[in-house]
Amino acid sequence: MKKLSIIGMPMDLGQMRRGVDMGPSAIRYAGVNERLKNLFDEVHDLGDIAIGRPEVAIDAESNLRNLDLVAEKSQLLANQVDQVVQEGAFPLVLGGDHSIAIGTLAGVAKHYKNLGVIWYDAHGDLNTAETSPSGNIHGMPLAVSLGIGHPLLTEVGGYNPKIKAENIVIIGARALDDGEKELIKEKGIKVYTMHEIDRLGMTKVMEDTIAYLKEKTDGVHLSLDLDGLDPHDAPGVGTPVNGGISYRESHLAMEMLAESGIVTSAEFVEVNPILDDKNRTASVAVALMGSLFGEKLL
Ligand code: B3U
Ligand code: MN
Ligand code: MN
Repeated sequence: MKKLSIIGMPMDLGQMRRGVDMGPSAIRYAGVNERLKNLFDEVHDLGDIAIGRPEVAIDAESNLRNLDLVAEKSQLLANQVDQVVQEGAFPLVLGGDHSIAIGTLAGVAKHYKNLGVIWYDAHGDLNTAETSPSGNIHGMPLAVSLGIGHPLLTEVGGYNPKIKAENIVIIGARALDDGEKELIKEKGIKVYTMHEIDRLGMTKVMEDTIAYLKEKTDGVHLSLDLDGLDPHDAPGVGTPVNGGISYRESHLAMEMLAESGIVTSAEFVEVNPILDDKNRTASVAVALMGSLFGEKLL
């Protein structure tokens, strides 16, 4: 029995641009439930995690924007995701900015010995308070999940670390900060930048990614930041970076993941309908979900 549980995480506290809290609504409006309902035996939309309208607060000591709030709300998401996995359903989380991955991974990773992670993103999200140019936590969740970062964040879920560096594949990177580049080298994290995608083609990138993760991991989480795509195809994101992955390459990547059967949880993040062009980015997210969950062209 194939079950999907959809969880909305309308949190915009990991960065400065308001509007990404409306991501889950925009993705639902773009028809996520209808699109996926025929691809599973059961689809349950569990609604949104309650975020409320908290006051923005910068932690004086660490300089991290909304540190306490992000930690607190991430724990709520972790609990919900944990429960979904326990029930044997596939958790699909709708963001929210990318800081939500702290909670998603905290809920998922405890169920696997070697959880793999595909980080589909223009950015590395490997900053710490020390290396971050912005103090924005959405630039940190992958580091946090490796156990690197403020203890309030790394301890979400009550265990740490969530994942191992050798089980990560970053795809689409083209805006890495210096500290992130150092961490990638130090930890030996596998990265396909836009250079490799152009040079090898998405087919080879995904074949290699799937083979690499299949060998090492017992489950794979897909964390898809819509800014991994080119801004022409996904304009409604807070930090667009030119020269990104195309709509077609992204569908191919999702179709190959569907064929491989390796993905066990997923999140789609950084959809900001305020910055979007007629909800196009949310629609792209939903279309990619269709491919990820096995929709066929013929
Ligand atoms: N690396 C920069 C910018 C950034 C990270 N993630 C997004 N933007 N979406 C930072 O602020 O850490
Ligand atoms: Mn990101
Ligand atoms: Mn990004």
